[in-house]
Amino acid sequence: MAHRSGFACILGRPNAGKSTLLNALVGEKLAIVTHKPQTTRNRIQGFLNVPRKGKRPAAQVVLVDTPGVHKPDSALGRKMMVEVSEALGGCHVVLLIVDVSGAASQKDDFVLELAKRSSAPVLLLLNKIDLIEKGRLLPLMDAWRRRFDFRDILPLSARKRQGLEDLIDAVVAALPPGPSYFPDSDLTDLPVRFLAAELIRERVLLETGEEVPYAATVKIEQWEEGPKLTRIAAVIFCEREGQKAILVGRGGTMLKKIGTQARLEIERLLGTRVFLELFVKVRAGWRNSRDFVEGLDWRRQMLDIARLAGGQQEAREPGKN
Ligand SMILES: Nc1nc2c(ncn2[C@@H]2O[C@H](COP(=O)(O)OP(=O)(O)OP(=O)(O)O)[C@@H](O)[C@H]2O)c(=O)[nH]1
Ligand SMILES: [Mg+2]
Repeated sequence: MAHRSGFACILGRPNAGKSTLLNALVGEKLAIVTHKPQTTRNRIQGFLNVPRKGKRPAAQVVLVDTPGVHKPDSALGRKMMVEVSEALGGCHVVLLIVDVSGAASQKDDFVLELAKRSSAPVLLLLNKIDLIEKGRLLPLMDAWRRRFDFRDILPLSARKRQGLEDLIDAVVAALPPGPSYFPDSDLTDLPVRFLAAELIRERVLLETGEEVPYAATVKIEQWEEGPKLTRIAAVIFCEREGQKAILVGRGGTMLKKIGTQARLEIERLLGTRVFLELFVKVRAGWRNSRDFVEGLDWRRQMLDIARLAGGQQEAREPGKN
């Protein structure tokens, strides 16, 4: 049986459980998860190497988690939707994920329309079945079946890891034959710097309320990796002095709490001790600055770092001055 490979785009409304599903399938926390909508802001790739089993060939599935589909009202929101369309454009199968615990909404229609426009087959995933009565499932599946010719409809619980084996079988069946895109030993192409920034942002999302989570972003400013200790300095940007006051907290207590918890998670990720320094800065209206938002993209940041390193090397090489 020929090996299969391809890209599977996880598409859905905010909070549907896309990132939970990515993490559950890959078996590692690659994407941050919170109960707040619009947690994910970039597309995140996780690699699932599937062994051959019975009639199922071996395969590499490149899962692509995407930001929740919403009507953007800022440069950040527009960038998030570009991430969605780029992921959709290059995929071999669409995993349209719907939260069945909530009421049906017109917003589901909007996401369904996006999925329909893709030329790839669409698998419909009915997620969070742990939250509904069993009797509701069949009528729900029937109602969805009438709306579109889905390749398959699969009930699951990403959080409880139910229904994942059937999902993997269906995804592999939808992929074309081909070799792996990435080395078998890798789980993601995300740089650890980005993962660390996200773990800090996750703590901000969980510890603060109202508009602060949405107005906050995290940038790594310094990263020095040693065998036993990694020194990291990061800035949490927000949009107003009032938000900064909340993020710092009385006597710095909030920032300390965010820092301590994020540090523990980053230490687990890196397997070294971490010295984490956090700063809070106000950048008024950053969500509406295209330049600033583009600068948050890790692909762009990695290019900048490579360029900088190249520049320094040139400067050090004798005879080139
Ligand atoms: N009960 C239950 N909760 C779930 C399930 N899957 C996800 N959740 C919860 O739903 C919330 C949102 O999960 P995420 O994985 O962050 O959702 P998302 O689709 O990535 O959201 P955005 O990144 O904001 O678009 C979290 O509180 C999850 O724990 C599930 O199968 N059952
Ligand atoms: Mg997410």
